[in-house]
Amino acid sequence: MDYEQIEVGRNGAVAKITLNRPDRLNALTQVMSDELVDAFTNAREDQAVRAVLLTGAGRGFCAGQDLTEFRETSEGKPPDIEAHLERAYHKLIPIMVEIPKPVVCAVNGVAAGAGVSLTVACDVRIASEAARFTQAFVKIGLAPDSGGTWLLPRVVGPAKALELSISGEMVDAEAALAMGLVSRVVAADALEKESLDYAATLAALPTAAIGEAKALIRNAMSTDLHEALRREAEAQARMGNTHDFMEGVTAFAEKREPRFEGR
Ligand code: T3D
Repeated sequence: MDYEQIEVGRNGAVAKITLNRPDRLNALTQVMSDELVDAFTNAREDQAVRAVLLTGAGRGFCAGQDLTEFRETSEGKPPDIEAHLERAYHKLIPIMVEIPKPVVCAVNGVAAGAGVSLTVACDVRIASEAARFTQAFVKIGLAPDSGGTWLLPRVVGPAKALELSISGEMVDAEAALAMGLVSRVVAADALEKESLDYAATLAALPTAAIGEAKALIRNAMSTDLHEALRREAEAQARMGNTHDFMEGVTAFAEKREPRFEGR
């Protein structure tokens, strides 16, 4: 499928989605948001896709909401931000978070505002040395949106999320690593290979079990221990019926590497 503002490719079982407005640092428009929803929906439905890699073209990852689009559509009146958020981010962020497959973010450059939200909507972030992060909302008189208040505290903890959100401070890759915002920092010219290799490693694992782990940990943040235990048991009942569980225990008994099929 051809898109205007993103590119989608396949490397084996990895769907690679690239934000593609490099001259605007991949700032998000309604078109880009709709295209991302479509690409993540396709990745979710396609059984042959077992991991997703998200990155940006050019020197930026994503500069957040395209502020020119914002102004142009307001026609002199204050923009209807609530309606815009519902149309764009309230569709995009849940599909990214809830896709039952691993999502790796290769943060190639600056991530600002909703761009940070995109990174934390992914499961694992690998940053290039050139990556930078800013909760830019406050710099233009906005509170965080696009899931930033829900996702960022889950990644870096509430105190750090608040500090970043009220200051808009620009955080470089090493500081992002120190606070757990990214898992790894690699040289800029190694980012593409390292992130693709990592996504391919995840794609070779039991996909259904990864999907269950994602949902369990996400939901455990808002349930008590007993409910979490119950949900774990339900998930394990489902996993016990999968090909990959049988393959995993058989391979262990036969002292060989398992060949998981994602089912
Ligand atoms: O209704 C709703 O949807 C509300 C939702 C809001 C969610 C949000 O994301 S709010 C936050 C929006 N984002 C920002 O406020 C960030 C704005 N950009 C910046 O502060 C800086 O560009 C960066 C810190 C991200 C990067 O700085 P730098 O010096 O590396 O690059 P630059 O020169 O500022 O930007 C390069 C070009 O990209 C430049 O265009 P030009 O001058 O070369 O023609 C710049 O205008 C453009 N650009 C950068 N960010 C945006 C953008 N164009 C449109 N929208 C942007 N967000």
